[in-house]
Amino acid sequence: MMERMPLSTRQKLLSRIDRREVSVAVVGLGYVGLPLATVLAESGYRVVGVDVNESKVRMVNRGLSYVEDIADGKLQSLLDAGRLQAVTDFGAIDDCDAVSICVPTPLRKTKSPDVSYILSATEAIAEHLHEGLLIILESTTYPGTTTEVVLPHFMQAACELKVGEDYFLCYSPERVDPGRTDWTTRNTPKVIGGVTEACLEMGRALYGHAIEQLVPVSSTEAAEMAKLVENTFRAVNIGLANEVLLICDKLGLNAWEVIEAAATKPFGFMKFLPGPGLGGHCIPVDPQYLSWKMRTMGYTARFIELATEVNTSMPLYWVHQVQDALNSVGCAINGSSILVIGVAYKQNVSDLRESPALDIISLLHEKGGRIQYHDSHVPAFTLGAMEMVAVKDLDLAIQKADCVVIATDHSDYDWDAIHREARLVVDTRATLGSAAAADRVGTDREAVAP
Ligand code: SAJ
Repeated sequence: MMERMPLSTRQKLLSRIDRREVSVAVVGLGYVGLPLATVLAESGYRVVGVDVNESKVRMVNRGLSYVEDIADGKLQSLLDAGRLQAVTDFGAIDDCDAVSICVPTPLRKTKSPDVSYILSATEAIAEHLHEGLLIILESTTYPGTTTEVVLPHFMQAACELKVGEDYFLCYSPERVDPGRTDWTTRNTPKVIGGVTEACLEMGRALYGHAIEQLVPVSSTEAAEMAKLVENTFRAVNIGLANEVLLICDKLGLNAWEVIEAAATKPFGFMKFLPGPGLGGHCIPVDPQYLSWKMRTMGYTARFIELATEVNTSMPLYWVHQVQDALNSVGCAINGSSILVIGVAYKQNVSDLRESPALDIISLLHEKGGRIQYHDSHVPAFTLGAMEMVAVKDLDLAIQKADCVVIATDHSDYDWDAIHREARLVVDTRATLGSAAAADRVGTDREAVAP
């Protein structure tokens, strides 16, 4: 009688995943982690969210969502079904078969990567590393993080365990676009790479029951790089759109009109538009992770560096537009009342991270401008020593302002009325559309004409 070989760790975990008998920890319950926890729980796994923020943990356990993509009811139904809970204690990982790491990867003041959140999550998980555990890093980071930063901590913590045999390590970049309803965590194709073939097989098995389309690649470095290429592509092309604006300004052309015309080409073109600069927590940040990694290898990622130079120069360009507009009516920024409309980093969001509108406000303030703002998504914010509160009466503020600067084109404003009422408009978003704005290259010519 053939003696049955004991099942390997890999085989045992695979069959438990297929039977949905596994428990999954999601470390970091932010705009990436909470939707992922929800999707994993909905696909039949038992999910435990782990977050250092007690108030987030409390809210999740009360079925209260603080992430716009997740409705309270969805959380409550998963809580009621016993498929979801949240804790602050990493000890929960002792009873888990998988862990997804969804923590922030910001930039330091020196524009170098801040992987401290990945490090602290890795160290906490390493204390609970056990046979049969699958770990998947989701945070956007530079190529090599998984194998050069994360893996060594696991090897040190449990030298008796072998990656790819006793535990498994993958990288799968998040592609969450907050507020988006057409592309969600479940239906957005998801790239995934493993430290070994067996790691990749395990990651594909776990996510395969929750994510509609997986895109396996040959290594964790390839997966890390794919994510950076996605967002570097955007930053570089936004930089090109901004340079088109600078060129059109020299030529007396309207960049929006020119780009919209180019965009009628049905192939071989992808439209990006000029603006006040590059905001958000992804596009200004992710390419810096790649250029930093390249600098450590003695290579200059020239397109990234150039795009960064152009994009970060835009706030000052628009301040010069304000200066020219005021000068044309015999005024200076110094002493003029300037109303900035829209401070969020892009339309219809309330997020201020890296918003170029804040740079414009700081620069105008430094030049003596008396700054007010209005943003239907942002009631108040702090900028350095300035405590800013949105004006209450927008119409009155528009009439009283010497110049209105449109920095974010939220959909809930009547831009025609604003252009009609304002004495001067510097419009960083061509809110009247490219055609209407054709005779207003960024500034309202009628109001400026003598
Ligand atoms: N921007 C321009 N011109 C453009 C497009 C954007 O000036 O043509 C500015 C925006 O105003 C904003 C910044 O660039 O300040 C970034 O805008 P974004 O549209 O790239 O929006 P984000 O930062 O929310 O990017 C996210 C990313 N999603 C993920 O990383 C998962 C990005 O990959 C998405 O393509 C983007 O959302 C999206 O398409 O909404």
